[in-house]
Amino acid sequence: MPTKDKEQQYDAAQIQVLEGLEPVRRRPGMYIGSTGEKGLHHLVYEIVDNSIDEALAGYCSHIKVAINEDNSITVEDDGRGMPVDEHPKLKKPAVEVIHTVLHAGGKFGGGGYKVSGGLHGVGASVVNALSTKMIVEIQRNGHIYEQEYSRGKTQTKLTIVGDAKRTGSKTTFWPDLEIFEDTVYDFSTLESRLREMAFLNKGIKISLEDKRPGSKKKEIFHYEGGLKEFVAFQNEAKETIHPDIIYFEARGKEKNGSDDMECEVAMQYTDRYSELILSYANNINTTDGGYHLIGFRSALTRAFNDYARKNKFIKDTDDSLSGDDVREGLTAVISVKLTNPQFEGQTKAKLGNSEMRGFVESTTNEYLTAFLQENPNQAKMILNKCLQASRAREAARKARDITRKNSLIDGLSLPGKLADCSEKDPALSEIFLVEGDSAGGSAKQGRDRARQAVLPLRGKILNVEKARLDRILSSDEIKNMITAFGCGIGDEFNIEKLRYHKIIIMTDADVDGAHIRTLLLTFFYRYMTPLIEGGYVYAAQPPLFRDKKGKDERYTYSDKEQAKVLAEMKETGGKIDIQRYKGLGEMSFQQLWDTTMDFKTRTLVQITLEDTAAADAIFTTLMGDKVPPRRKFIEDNAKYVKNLDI
Ligand code: 28G
Repeated sequence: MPTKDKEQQYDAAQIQVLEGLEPVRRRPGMYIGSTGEKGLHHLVYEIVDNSIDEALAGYCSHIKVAINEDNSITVEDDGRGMPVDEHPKLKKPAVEVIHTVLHAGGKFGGGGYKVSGGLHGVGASVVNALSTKMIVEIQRNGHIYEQEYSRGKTQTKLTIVGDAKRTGSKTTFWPDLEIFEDTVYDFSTLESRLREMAFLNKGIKISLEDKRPGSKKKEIFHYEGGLKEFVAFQNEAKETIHPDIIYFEARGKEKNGSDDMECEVAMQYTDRYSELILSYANNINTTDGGYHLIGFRSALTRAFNDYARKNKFIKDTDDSLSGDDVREGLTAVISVKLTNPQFEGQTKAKLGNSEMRGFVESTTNEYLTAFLQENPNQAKMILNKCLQASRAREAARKARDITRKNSLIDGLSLPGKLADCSEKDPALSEIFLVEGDSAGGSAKQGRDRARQAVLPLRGKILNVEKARLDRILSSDEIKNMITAFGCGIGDEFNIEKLRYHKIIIMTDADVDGAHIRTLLLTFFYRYMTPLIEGGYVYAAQPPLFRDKKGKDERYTYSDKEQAKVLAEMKETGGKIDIQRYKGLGEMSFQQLWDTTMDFKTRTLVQITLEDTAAADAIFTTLMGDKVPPRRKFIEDNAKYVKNLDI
């Protein structure tokens, strides 16, 4: 962790010189992940991270981010201002080195600090390399300094342009259209990351302003309660089962005595059946977990079991509560900070520092035990929920055993309603989940029997957000899907057994259809997560209209497209026959094939969900009980909903 005395150790010589910025322009993906929307927004996080570091060092309290009228970005902080002293070897101001040399900043040279950090942590020079223009303004030593760069190269000398009354840094950059597919920023994408940053770094005020005409708005994120407020935010649309958010933080030293570590945890139980545990290391969302999460989970199981036995919630002869039992309905955020984080795995989203396990485990165990002792009423509320979960799990195990036995008796028997395909290679096979028996019938007739299977679903499927596994397993529609897919459910889910690499949801283009699609996605997300993560789930796009004029017959898939086609057809005169499809059932099998199922002409929307916190919010709010948050959510998050195609 940064300490103020480290500041003295810093001088320009500490900045290590590695290489120029050509490699960044040649292979941008290596540095920012992608050149799509994600990479574009990543540029902002890289710059903001530098301000956050300055704040964590104790010198900055307010960070301002603005999307300017022309989609350029300005980030400003009230820190010490980037150093302007001359680099002894390069004979250039430190700020220039920071912006024109890759890996500058002392990150790899030792001695310097880097606590915050984007996924790739390569900073301002990478942003410069990928921008047509970048202007840096520093207030320091009573002066205002300014320097301009372009595509990684220096454009102007560092110049004093005025007097300064305060200190701080300000950067404006224009992302390069030669590099990025698109350079239009999305307010809500920046909003959720910056809000998350404010939760993770309590006390820092982060503002976000959209200055573009037509979309002017401003948000301020400032949370003195840190993770406690993060958990309250996540639970806003849920019923909680005890009043207080359990919260603690601790510092520790590693074995070598020099490196500090920090751990901050907040948690609260809800009446839900799913768990939401978000883990972070140095502000990076460790979606694949790691040692901090392992430590937290073991402490949770141990502390609850110890308390439950001591206070006779479970008898000496009873089984202990399982990890799943003590996590059911739990919303928790765990954030650790350490000097040398090791990020492992393919996506670098797993914390590999094993010393974090014991540290988080003992901290959690200590504080949780104390909380339970001091709050017997809340302890009772939570333990009752865990015990219910345990009993339900036992019932689910029995239900699953029966399903398993049945399938053993009639040898992997597929559901009677499924019209399977003849292809055996999952990579070449797909399954259509079709709303209603009549559309199911057309789909069965119209399909390519070799590669397309059809499973009709009757009416609304169960809302899994409001049911436990034992009840879910008793639903016929769900049982049919489980057997058809072939890969089990929940903990036992095995993606390698998946029988179709495309699972295509085909529902009517109306409100009911959208609802059924949401119910299916909720089920997949909660119980077959790898299906969504692996991008195996798609939504079919049935047409909304058919326009016919003589031999000219066209299908349209949106109101906008419909207007366009109609305008075109009207130009040449004559009678146009317009048919509006209210449901799949109104189409003949031939039409269904032509418009929605034919490999050559159809469009499929792939369902992807990258952000666990956002996804949880989507399903909680859309499928939960509270109406006002649902309405507000849909208003606020029109974009996520659009992406999800709910
Ligand atoms: C406006 C855009 C984003 C920043 C600072 C302040 C210092 C600094 C930044 O030093 C070198 C290398 C590692 C510590 C440090 C100022 C010490 C004394 C700074 C920013 C030194 C860079 N005086 N503020 N960099 N590090 N804000 N905002 O980038 O060891 S970057």
